Amino acid sequence: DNILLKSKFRGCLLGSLIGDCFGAPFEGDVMTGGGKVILQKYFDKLEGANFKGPIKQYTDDTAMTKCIVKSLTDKPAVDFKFMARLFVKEYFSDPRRGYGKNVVDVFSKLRANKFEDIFKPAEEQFSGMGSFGNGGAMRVAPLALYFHDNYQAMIRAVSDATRITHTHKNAINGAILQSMAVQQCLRLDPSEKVDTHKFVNNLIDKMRIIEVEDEGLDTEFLAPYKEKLVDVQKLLDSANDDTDEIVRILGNDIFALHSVPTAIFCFLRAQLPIPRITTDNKLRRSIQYAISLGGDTDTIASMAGSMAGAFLGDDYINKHLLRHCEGHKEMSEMADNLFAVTEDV
Ligand code: 8NA
Ligand code: MG
Ligand code: MG
Ligand code: MG
Repeated sequence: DNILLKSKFRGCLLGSLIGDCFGAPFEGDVMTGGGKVILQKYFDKLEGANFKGPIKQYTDDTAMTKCIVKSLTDKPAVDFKFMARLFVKEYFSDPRRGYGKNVVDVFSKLRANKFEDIFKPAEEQFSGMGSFGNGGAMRVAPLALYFHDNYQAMIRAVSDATRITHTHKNAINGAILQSMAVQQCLRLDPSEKVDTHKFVNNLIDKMRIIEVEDEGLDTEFLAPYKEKLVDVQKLLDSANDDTDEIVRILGNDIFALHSVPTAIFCFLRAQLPIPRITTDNKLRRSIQYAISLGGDTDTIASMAGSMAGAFLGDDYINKHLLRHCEGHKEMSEMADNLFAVTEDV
């Protein structure tokens, strides 16, 4: 019903914000056993009613996610040129958010070319190969929400929203996979257990179409996301909790291929208790677990958080924890605004 869906919109965008804000201080870290103890204490403190720590700042992940929400609420017909303008305007008014270097070059070119061809600057990057970073995937949750009822329209919109900065197939397909995962989470009942096997199988079936059939390939050999999802399934089945092994198999870096499947794994693994993570809250567990893998912690935690929030809704978010995130009130309002325009789609 509508009340649940509205709460899932908020949960998704707030989960994404929390993952970014709390993950950012650990970006690039290699997590040891000691690091995981520190992480547990960090979250316990932030959940305390009287803890007055400094506000955690969000990074590029949230800045760009907010641009996509704003582009949808201001121009619900989805105007990608407007979206590109919002990205560029946001970057130049607030550049110190940890953007990747390639993306900054794209913003400068877009501005210099007066947004004449919004896909050309990104196409030219890396000698024409395009970026395969996770910067497309990290911002697409609002499109999964907006197109929650229209799978094909979501795929097209996610692809175009990504191509403004990232044109490598792995960046685009990673963003598509992230949006599929969020959309599946919206359809889950928060009072029921997630069938993680079915969740992954659904993603495998969908990625097979995107990676193999849409490409006209007669082989699944060049289906890297499908392969990663099979790895996710195996790791979930084996109940393997060895961080080094998980990172070796799935990755935890700034490439979309080495972070989107990892975020999906974190969300699904967090449906059950995890050693050294003491909490009953599955949203916190998803985010804390993602950070505990190290590497691109803000982005992986943000993507996992958007899934957990889309599954559970905002009632499951610890309000003390949320208070420590920069801009949480605005993000909550933006979720409601997005929900309001979505009803008319
Ligand atoms: P991006 O498009 O600049 O890609 C990130 C980086 O990946 C690039 O700077 C390159 O080093 C590398 N890369 C991407 N495509 C190619 C290619 N075709 N050939 C060679 N190298 C390539 O940035 P983005 O928007 O994808 O952002 C990715 C991440 O950067 C996000 O997680 C974001 O938070 C940010 N970030 C990450 C770190 C970190 O150390 N993990 C630090 C600061 C910022
Ligand atoms: Mg970031
Ligand atoms: Mg298709
Ligand atoms: Mg990052």
